[in-house]
Amino acid sequence: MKKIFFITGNKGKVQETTRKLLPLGYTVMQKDLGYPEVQADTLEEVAVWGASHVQQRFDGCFIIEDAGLFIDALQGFPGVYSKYVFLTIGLEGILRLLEKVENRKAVFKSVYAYCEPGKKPLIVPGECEGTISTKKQGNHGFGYDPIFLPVGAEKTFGEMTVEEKNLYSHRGKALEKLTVMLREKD
Ligand code: ITT
Repeated sequence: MKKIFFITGNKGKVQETTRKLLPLGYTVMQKDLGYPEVQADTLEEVAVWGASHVQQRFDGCFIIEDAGLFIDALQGFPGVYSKYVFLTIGLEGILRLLEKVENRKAVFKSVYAYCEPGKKPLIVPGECEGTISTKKQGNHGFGYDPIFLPVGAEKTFGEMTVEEKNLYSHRGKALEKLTVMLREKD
C-alpha cells in the first residue's frame, strides 16, 4: 500500500477520495494541517496557492482539493465562497434566494492538486451538472448535498451512498482522471 496524505478538514471528502483510491493501492490519510484559502476568482487558483503553501511546510506526497457550487440564476454564486455561504445563510438561505426562480441549474466543481516533494503540483478538475431542489432531501454527505440533484439521477447527493455519489459527482470525475494519472505514473 502506498500512502497519500489528504490535507483537509473535511471528513466527507476523505471518505469519497478513499473509495476511489483504495482499489489503486493507495491509503488516504487525512491530515488537518490547515492552509489559508486565498481570495481568488477560480478554484484552480485557490488549489495552486494552497498546494504551494503546504509544500513549504510538509515534505510528503499529498493532495488538497477545493470545491464549490455555482448556481446559474445567481451568476455563479456561491462559487468560491461556498464554504462561507454554507456556514452563514446555509441551505435554507440558498433555497430562499431561489424561491420562485425557474432556472434551477447549477454545477458543482472540484479541483485537486496532487503534489510530490520538489515537483510542480498536478492540477485535476472535475465537474457535475445538476439542479437545485426545492427542498432538502436526504441527510447523507455534507454541505449542499441535500439540495443538489445531479443530471441523470432521481435523487439528491444527500440521498446517495458514497459510492453512488462518486459515480456522478465533481469529485468522482476529478478522481477518475487522477487515478489514470497515478496508474500511468506507477
Ligand atoms: P477543506 O479543508 O478541504 O478546504 P472545506 O469543507 O473547507 O474543506 P472547500 O473549501 O473545498 O472545503 O468547499 C467549500 C464548501 O463547498 C464546503 O464547505 C461545502 O459546503 C461545499 N461543498 C464542496 N464539495 C461539496 C460536495 O461534494 N457536496 C456538498 N457540498 C460541497
